[in-house]
Amino acid sequence: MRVLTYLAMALLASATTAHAGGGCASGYDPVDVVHHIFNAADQDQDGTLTQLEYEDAGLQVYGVTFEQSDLDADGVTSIEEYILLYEYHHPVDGETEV
Ligand SMILES: [Ca+2]
Ligand SMILES: [Ca+2]
Repeated sequence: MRVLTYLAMALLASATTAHAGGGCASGYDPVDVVHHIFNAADQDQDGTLTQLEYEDAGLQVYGVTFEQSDLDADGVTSIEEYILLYEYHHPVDGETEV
């Protein structure tokens, strides 16, 4: 849980600051951070998150339930779905939600 909390904070920080150009000048590539969070939650490392993995990792604390994250409703959340979700919730205009 601690690791995920740290990654979440890094993710939020990079979402507000590291959106200029390629993003390799400093800090994280936001998509890279999403990958880290996803992989940390993916207990069996099969590249998808089941509802159990999703909720066990506490990903719903970011305000998105497992059902919402499973965009094609096939019962698992893939990394592609999770990145899409991230981009949806972190638009490039830098608007910060509370
Ligand atoms: Ca898995
Ligand atoms: Ca899915």
